[in-house]
Amino acid sequence: MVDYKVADETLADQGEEALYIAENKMTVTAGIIRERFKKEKPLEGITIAGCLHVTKETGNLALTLQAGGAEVYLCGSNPLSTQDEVAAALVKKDINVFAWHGNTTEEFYWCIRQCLKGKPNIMIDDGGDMIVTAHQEFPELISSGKVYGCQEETTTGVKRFKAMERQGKLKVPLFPVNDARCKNQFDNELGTGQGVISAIYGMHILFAGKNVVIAGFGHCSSGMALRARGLGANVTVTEVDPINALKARFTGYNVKPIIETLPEADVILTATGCKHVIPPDPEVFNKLKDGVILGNLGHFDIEIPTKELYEYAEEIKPIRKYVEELIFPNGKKVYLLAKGRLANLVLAEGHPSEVMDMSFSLQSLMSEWIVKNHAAFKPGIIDVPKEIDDKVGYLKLDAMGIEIDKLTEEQYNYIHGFEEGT
Ligand code: RBV
Repeated sequence: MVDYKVADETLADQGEEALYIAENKMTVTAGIIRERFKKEKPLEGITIAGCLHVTKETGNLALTLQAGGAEVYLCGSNPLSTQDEVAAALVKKDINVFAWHGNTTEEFYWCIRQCLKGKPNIMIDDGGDMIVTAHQEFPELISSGKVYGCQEETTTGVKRFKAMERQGKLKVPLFPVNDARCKNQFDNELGTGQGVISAIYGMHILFAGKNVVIAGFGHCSSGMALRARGLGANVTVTEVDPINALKARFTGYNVKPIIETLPEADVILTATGCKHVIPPDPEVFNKLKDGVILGNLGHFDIEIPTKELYEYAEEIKPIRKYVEELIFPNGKKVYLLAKGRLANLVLAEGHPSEVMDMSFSLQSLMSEWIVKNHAAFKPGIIDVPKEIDDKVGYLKLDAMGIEIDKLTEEQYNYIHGFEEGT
């Protein structure tokens, strides 16, 4: 029997519509792979727990895993990203969902624990909270050998697991799905890149002619810089990595330390994976331009020093859904999007279905691959096999009706040989 806690079950019909919209755009995850999974049932008898943004796209991933025979548990990976209507629709389809929009930190972890009580063979995390909680609070699950393998969806989670591995604390085989080419070159660049629109959506501003600061120039932020420039903004990039900084400069952006950008910036958007991108210091806050919009598109809400900004502000006025006006002691006004949480998921609906299709095809095929091959795994980080990454690439091309060339035998030998030179 399905086990769940969601906000409002009467929203199920609305959720059904949302799932249908995404299904039509997720031609590989919800089309090709789901059809095959229905016939072959590669996940029969397997329990999978996902800690992911509960969106119409994630809903379709859950349904594909279920079509493959898995018992699926789902909880949110961010307190403000759950789409309550989708959660309600999934419950009707026998997915065990523990998620509602606006849950407290305590409730957030309660939801994770409910999923872990399902004793998953596979955990699919987004940000690391589920797998870290499993290590801390469910040691018997980790040591039981019941966990065949884990998958991590996002850069921040991979960073956490690399640290766990370095400290000898990672006790499960962990596949950094984020690092597969079919994930980070599309979902991160295009999805987060297009997420700059959430900043526009928040305040309905014109980007053309604005000074927009993009913090970071990794996969996500470089996409954001490109989209902001495309809309006519004067883009400045801030970085701590010399190579990324050079890339930004040679792509034609201004590159400066964040402090120097503050007096002129009309919009500051972060996606660095780091904390305190704007230093949490009142003297720094006073340098911000009056009316600046601050938005974060990185996984956690500490890139913009949200807590310190709230403490410093004399007044905090919610001016529309998930936009707050912070009035400083010097009278300056700052507009904070989404309480410093992923603005693209809180103000908008997250990454479009077309790109999530590739990420979630990888998650689906990796679940199948883990079930088939788990006996050979050892705890630690294991790269997603290139064959799975390529498979998703070919399936997506196929679904889009695009053909590409194949290497001839001669070309194959040339590429893999050294003899032929000048
Ligand atoms: N993300 N999911 C969605 N529509 O379900 N949108 C974004 C969605 C994921 C994305 O893969 C990214 O790595 C992660 O959210 C950041 O938490």
